Amino acid sequence: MKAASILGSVLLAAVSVQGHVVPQSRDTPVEDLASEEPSQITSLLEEAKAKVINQVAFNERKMRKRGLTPSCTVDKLRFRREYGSLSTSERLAYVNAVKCLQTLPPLTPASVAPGARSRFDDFIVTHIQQTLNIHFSGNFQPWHRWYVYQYEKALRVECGYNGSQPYWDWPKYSSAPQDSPLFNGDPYSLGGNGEYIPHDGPVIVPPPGVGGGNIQLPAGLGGGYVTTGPFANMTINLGPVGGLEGVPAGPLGGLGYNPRGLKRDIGPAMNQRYANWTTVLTLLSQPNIDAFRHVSEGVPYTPEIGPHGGMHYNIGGDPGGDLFTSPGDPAFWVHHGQMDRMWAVWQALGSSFSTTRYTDLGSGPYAHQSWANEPPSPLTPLTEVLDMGYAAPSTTIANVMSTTGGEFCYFYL
Ligand SMILES: *[C@@H]1O[C@H](CO)[C@@H](O)[C@H](O)[C@H]1NC(C)=O
Ligand SMILES: *[C@@H]1O[C@H](CO)[C@@H](O)[C@H](O)[C@H]1NC(C)=O
Ligand SMILES: *[C@@H]1O[C@H](CO)[C@@H](O)[C@H](O)[C@H]1NC(C)=O
Ligand SMILES: [Cu+2]
Repeated sequence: MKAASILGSVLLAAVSVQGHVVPQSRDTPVEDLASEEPSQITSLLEEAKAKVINQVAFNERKMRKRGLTPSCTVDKLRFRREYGSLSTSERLAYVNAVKCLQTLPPLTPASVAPGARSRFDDFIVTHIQQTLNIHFSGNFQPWHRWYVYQYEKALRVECGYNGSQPYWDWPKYSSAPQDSPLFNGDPYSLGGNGEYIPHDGPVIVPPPGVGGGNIQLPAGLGGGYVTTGPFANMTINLGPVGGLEGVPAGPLGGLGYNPRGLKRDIGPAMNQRYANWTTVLTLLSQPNIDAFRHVSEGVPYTPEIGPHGGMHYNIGGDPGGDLFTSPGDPAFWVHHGQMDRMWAVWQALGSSFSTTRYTDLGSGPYAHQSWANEPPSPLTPLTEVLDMGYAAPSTTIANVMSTTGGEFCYFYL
């Protein structure tokens, strides 16, 4: 892997010495494990951003002509940024806001979830309760978009955070995610990796009632408790629910009180295999939402688990390795920030004047109301309600299809 990146820089150097800059076509393979973003991806991101800004400006002019005031304008547009591109004081402000959310009292009644001890926990409860309806179903992307937005809003409104929700640009640190600004354990990180404990990688066990066999994944470089950085010794109150070997389930289906330390298992193996530059380029090049989701979420209960599952298991540990309780690791929110970024960029890359990518929820196996359409269920309509439980207000899918429509006015740098 090291040899490959050295070869990459040698080739780049040769090109610049000769002074010929050859525009790369989308067919040129990208180097999966480079830390630099390949130029094909940079161009797609620039194209998407330009289109979004144009669209917002166009709508603004149109509405003003009719005497209306647009809720999203180019001036108001906020840009979510990559975690490592934030200044250390910006990272610290984000970390402190998350810690603040972990000290505010929960809105979830103890009769619903006695394990919920903070506003941060409110978000975990609603995810645990709905896990089997909000993954591999038509509302997966809209639900998680609204969810991350409401979390960002809670940080801003309830905890005085004035920045945007940052994201984890998966491939950027794939050769050593444990040393990245996100997980290096310094005061500005989201806490370090778990302590190294020799272990096998996790085995994914399908939830009861869902078919398929067990899947052995590669191990990370942690496995034990997080002991460095801002979330060292952080206490997890809820879960785990299930789906991981060797982690006993918590009481009351994960909603009971089950205090224990945060564990992680971050490492390059999962990151390189499931979320490299080729993965991102492939994802952004998909022609329709069914194909996009197939790349993003993979095929349930096969080793092709896609970058969504791949990076969840790259966080791994407890609660990161438990699909239900995974939002209990602060790293969940930067991973899902990137998930939303991929969707938003892909949406913007659709052909001009076409609204398909902002309205079509697909018709494939993941477009239904049940998990991968098992048992068979109707297609998810745009009118479906996105329920946030006690964490935040609910809305409908139609309201969240564009990051510059409805209550939203954000995009990604
Ligand atoms: C936002 O937060 C940062 C970091 O804490 C601070 O430096 C800055 O002054 C704040 N800006 C506003 C407008 O409050
Ligand atoms: C974490 O807990 C251990 C054991 O109780 C303690 O020795 C250590 O100082 C704690 N670390 C932090 C950063 O609080
Ligand atoms: C990059 O990711 C793709 C899946 O998106 C995978 O097939 C490929 O093997 C990965 N590359 C490396 C070097 O692991
Ligand atoms: Cu989820």
